[in-house]
Amino acid sequence: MTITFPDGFLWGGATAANQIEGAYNEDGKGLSIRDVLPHGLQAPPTEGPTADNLTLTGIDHYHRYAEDIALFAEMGFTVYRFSIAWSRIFPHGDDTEPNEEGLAFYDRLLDELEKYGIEPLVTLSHYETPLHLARAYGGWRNRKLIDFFTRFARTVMQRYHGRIRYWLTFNEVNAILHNPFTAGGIEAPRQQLSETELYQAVHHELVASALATKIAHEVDPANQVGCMILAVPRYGLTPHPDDQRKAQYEAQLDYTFGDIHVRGEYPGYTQRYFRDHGIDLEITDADREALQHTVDFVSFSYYMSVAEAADPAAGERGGGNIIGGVVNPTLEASDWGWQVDPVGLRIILNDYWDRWRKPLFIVENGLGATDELIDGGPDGRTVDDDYRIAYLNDHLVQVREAIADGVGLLGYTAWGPIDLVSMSTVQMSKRYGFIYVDRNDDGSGTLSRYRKKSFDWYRQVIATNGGSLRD
Ligand code: BGP
Repeated sequence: MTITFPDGFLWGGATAANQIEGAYNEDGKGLSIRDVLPHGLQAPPTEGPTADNLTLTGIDHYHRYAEDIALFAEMGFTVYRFSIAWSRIFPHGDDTEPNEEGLAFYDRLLDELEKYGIEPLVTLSHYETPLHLARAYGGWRNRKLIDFFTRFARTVMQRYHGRIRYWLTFNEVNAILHNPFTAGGIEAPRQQLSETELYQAVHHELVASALATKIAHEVDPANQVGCMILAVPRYGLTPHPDDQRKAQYEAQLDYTFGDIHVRGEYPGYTQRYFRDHGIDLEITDADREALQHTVDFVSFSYYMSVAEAADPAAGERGGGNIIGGVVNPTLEASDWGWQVDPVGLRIILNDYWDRWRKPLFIVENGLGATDELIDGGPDGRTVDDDYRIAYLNDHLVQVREAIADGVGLLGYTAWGPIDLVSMSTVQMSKRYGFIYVDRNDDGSGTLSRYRKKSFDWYRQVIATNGGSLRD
């Protein structure tokens, strides 16, 4: 018997408010950390918003959401992952009352999703901490952010009660170890932070995540809450046990996050890491109690894998999705240097499933590539993105194999179903979409939408529940 995608498998796409909405200061929205990062991870934040920051306009989804969701519906989406911009609801983050206009926007967006029967999957914090919390409080280093975040979580969970069932707390929660400003609102270079400061911020996020999970279950027992992990399989560069152990050691730095979200306590290897590095955290009894509120499912992003070597001089270090590593000589890389590894997705799925025995959800996967707009297609202009189709096909074949291996998987949301502003480089030219958006890196363009070749390809994958995938 051939095992394939289960009935009811959720198919769709994923975005983040700061990468698509634009309207950065409309209807009472406050600034978020992304509004002062015109060059992404490459350069330090600016004082205030600058005209060269593509994030400020995004792809104008704030005004075009109905058109965009209609296109998602045409592809057959049954789920859509988006984030609620925290600074739209609480402009400064520490406000006591929410901004009604911000709440109303997501009501309108949910109306559109309901029209097409698309299940919302909502990220509460997707690299868009209110700027005021970063600048006046020091970001997640400050314990007060737990209260501000849980107020935000409770507000939106109550407001959208019965309309949103699937919630994610922090996007790529482990990324704070690598990029403290983007992931933790901590405006200091990683090298200037002590390990204790960094892990105290991690701890605050973990407690906040657990409390948001508790609130979600109190507001509606039908709510399902997931953590969200940046998944990067790590291979030893050679079969030498020291390289294998180095790969395991690096992997454990990330496993910590899933282990705490699923098991409700710090694992032994993390406690040892704290001892070895002189890390002394403030962890209260109330914190330990809070961590007991564990997640219902585990979600993750997957783009690439890396290799690790015990000898720091071995191999060349490569770039990647926040987490870098040693270049794996057996793999090819994307134009942005991310090593493409479909089998790594099967490995991660099996690994996470065996480790946590919680339903999994792939909430990001895709290829950032340069596209060329040509004549043709249903809209007069299109992109022949066979490279994107190949990338997604090969990854989904491995997902199917993992399901046959027995992995419990709820769904798959491709990253950036519509071209959006890239997170790491703040470019439009790094495109992920099934839908092309006419906007260039210099900000020019009409913002018109065009279906790419992959649009129809993904529509067929969904319509056949994966049956049209090619081995
Ligand atoms: C993930 C982020 C996303 C997204 C993606 C692709 O780490 O969660 O926000 O942007 O990476 O990265 P980029 O946009 O830099 O290509």
